[in-house]
Amino acid sequence: MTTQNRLLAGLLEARSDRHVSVDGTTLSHAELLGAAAAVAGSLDGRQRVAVLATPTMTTVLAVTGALLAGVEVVPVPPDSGADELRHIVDDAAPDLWLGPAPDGTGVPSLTIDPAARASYEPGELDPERIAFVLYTSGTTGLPKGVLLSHRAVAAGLDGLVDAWAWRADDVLVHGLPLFHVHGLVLGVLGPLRVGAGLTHVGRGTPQAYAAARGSMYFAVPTIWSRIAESPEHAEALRGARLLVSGSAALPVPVFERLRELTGLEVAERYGMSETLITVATRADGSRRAGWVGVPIEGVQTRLRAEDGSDVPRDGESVGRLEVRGSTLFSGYLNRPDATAESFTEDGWFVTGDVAVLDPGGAHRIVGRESVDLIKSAGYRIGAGEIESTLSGHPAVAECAVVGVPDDDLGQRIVAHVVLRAGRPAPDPTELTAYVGEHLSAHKRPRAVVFVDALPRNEMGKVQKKRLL
Ligand code: MLC
Ligand code: AMP
Repeated sequence: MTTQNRLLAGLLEARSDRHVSVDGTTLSHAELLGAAAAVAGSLDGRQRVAVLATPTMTTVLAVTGALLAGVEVVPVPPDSGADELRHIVDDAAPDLWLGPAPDGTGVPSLTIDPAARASYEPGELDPERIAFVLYTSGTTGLPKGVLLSHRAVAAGLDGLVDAWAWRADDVLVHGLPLFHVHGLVLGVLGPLRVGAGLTHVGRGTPQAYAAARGSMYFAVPTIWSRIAESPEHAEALRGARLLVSGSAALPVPVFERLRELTGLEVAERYGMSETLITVATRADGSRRAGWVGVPIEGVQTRLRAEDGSDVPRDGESVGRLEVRGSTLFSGYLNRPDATAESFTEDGWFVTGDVAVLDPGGAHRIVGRESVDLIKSAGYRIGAGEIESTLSGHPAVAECAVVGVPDDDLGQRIVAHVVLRAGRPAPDPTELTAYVGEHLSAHKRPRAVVFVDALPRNEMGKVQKKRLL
């Protein structure tokens, strides 16, 4: 079954009194649609394009143009190191780079002209058609490509439009990266589906958030916590309608400090690349620090004990959080094994998060099941990926990477390294730079600790909890 491609329904209205501004470049919706339609018109016969997702208007035009054309988008972190970039290009096999391309990938590129204009008629499209291949880290191995369909993206956004009463006269402000769900799907496609305004401030600093007057603000807890420490900038947000936090747990003191400074209670929401945002505090609902809200329209959640039995929704009992519904991904690219493993036999997605539910259906995220998935500054980072990279350094015999609690970042990446016999200890910055060259900047350990041996149990397994 096909339907008209109306994922960006609000943008299609081509209003000249709605604006998208990215790092200082502003286009009205009418101009953006014209330029994106020109991009779409150049994509005949293309299946999948890669976009080096810098926080720029070029990225917005590339993504928007490809989606209008029904072409799949692979957003690539612009600071990807060599190994990560090669993996994404080999795994996703894009037809071309849309916009600027990194050197040496062997994939041709197509320039984007922000001044070009074309008209656009929505074509027919299968809602199951993939909109994005989003790369995200697992506990081990290289990042996996999460396949997100037009159906999932539309359902996810509509659920949030309903939860937050998101309207065409809202102006969203944020400074999030454009290669993940938060900054790209919610933060760019959200306003374009609603027909609302967007101000992307470039780097997400308290100063930049304060200077951009909007009605809604999105940020990860690290940004919120920096705003909370900067009263003059926090106070500038007083006129906003909705402050939203997600991607990691918002510390209760940050919620409380922001309430004092802005007069607003931050609305938390929860989700992940594979499920999109599934649970949200409603604009018209009560806010409780540490709680992330209720399932959005079209989503169901449940809590399971290790033996598969139901965990009571009593506000106290902890269980594994499972999700199903219209926002779910269509599997991992080229990884049917990993896809199958992530679902229960009866078709629920296993999030890997541990949560509590109250009788009213509100969720509190308690933590993750695995110590090997780290959340630092809102980025999901697999310990295994950093460990295998570090193990390739000539001085490293073995290593263990953990996420240590950190007031600013949520978790801070720390690498415990055993050196090869007879090797002098390298400067720790050499090892962190090595990770940055191979993976991406946000995967660099913040600290390197040299140890004689890693703590192991009788089976020889590294006991990471003892490193925390
Ligand atoms: C950082 N630096 C280091 C380093 N780590 N230097 C040496 N070694 C290391 N290990 C440097 C940086 O390069 C930078 O330098 C300086 O230290 C400050 O870095 P920072 O502390 O990381 O701050 P900043 O650059 O300001 O970035 C913070 C941030 C950013 C919060 C704005 O991390 C961010 O945008 N995070 C959002 C991630 C996100 O969008 N996640 C959503 C995933 S989707 P210099 O020289 O540049 O100053 C998802 C679903 C959902 O999770 O639920 O939403
Ligand atoms: P990602 O795949 O990068 O989207 O990361 C998803 C993970 O982020 C989830 O599995 C959670 O562990 C975490 N997460 C997202 N939102 C929240 C939140 N509001 N509170 C706590 N953890 C969150």
